[in-house]
Amino acid sequence: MSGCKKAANWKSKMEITATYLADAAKAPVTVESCRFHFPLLRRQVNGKPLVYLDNAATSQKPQIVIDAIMRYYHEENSNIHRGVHYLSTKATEAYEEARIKVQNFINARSMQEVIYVRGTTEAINLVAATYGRMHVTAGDEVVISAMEHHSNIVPWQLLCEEKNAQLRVIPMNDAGELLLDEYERLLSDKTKIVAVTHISNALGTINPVKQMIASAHRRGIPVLVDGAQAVPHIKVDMQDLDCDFYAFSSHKMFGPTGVGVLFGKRELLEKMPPYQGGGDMIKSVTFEKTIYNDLPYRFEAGTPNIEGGIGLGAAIDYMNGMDLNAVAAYERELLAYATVRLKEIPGLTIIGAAKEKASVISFVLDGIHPHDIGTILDYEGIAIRTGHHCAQPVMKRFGIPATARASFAFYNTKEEVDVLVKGIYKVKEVLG
Ligand code: C6P
Repeated sequence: MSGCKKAANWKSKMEITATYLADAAKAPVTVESCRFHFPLLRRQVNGKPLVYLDNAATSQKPQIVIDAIMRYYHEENSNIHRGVHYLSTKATEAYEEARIKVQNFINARSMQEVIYVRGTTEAINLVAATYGRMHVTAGDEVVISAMEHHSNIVPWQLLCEEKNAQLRVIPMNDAGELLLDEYERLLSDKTKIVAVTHISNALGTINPVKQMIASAHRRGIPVLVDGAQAVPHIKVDMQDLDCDFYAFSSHKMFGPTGVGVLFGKRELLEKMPPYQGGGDMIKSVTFEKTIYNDLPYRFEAGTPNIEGGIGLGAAIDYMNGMDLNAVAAYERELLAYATVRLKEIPGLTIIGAAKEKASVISFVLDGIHPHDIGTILDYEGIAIRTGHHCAQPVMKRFGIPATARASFAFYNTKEEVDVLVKGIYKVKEVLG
């Protein structure tokens, strides 16, 4: 009985999706209408309405994404690129259609440049282990920045250790902005690749990556951009940026976890050795020799995260239903409002004051550990992240062990900022 009830419930959710698509086609999207599409935002936590401000860690998922995954398992589940039977063909079509959606969304030249991976972390490891191993030798240098996530530090460190190469770091100022003159000075004949984040997860800084890519290219140096925090907030265009590699995760852009994308320029990918060996990445195998598959499958060994790819496609459909410039403008407004309100709180210091900033606010409170801030806010139903945010060098640069971080998406509201502010006063009252 309960199974039947669930199926009926699912059908009604499918109807919600259809309504969403119809609405999206004709009506301007408002914050309220967006919130309606995210079922989890309607729940309570600790007896209070949830205020979800941990979007930089992972975003919530709209019903259209949940439905796409459920539909796949209800109607199409099968392995892809392998079977000639109906289900396999359907699943393959859905997975490959999603790849085309990604290609169009990021304006890549071809679908061969869109490689499915587990997420940003795997994308960067793939490039370090293939392009990096091929091009970096003893005495060479890899340039990264002082505000990188560990995912864009450790793979390059591993490579430099293996090759006896040097990791060079672009410094930043007290506002959390990269020192571009220093960057220019770091680039040399020894530099074999630059790897830099588009938006810092710990500070919110939006880096001028287009300009940085052009500088590197003037010296013939390729650039990898970590786009994990950028894709959910700003329109990214591979041809306009002219980056060589771009990495991002589906789960931060309203899609499912366990899937992400490595964009790579075709001419570079074609010359790179495979990352992993196994099924699907080959054309033919004998004990003497393996002929590798064409792009992008050459880098996609084994059965992939099929429902993840399909769910990512649905997330892109959702984002395509919005005006991304309007979303970015709304998030800027939310950031400005939250910054003013938080600065009014005595003893609160915001870490990261770049002129170009995404909707991420890291802060510390005098005499109160960030973990305690997070715990007390949780009692109030407010979800933020506390800790080093997998960016320990950023914490070291600012001389702090950790921060509390509120990160906003387009479905957050000024009223939620007010609840956060009230919550922080409560923290001060209890622990101050
Ligand atoms: N940052 C955060 O709370 P994965 O885990 O592979 O999806 O993404 C890694 C990653 C890489 N680069 C940046 C800039 C990131 O922000 C992240 C993930 C999350 O800030 C989890 S640590």
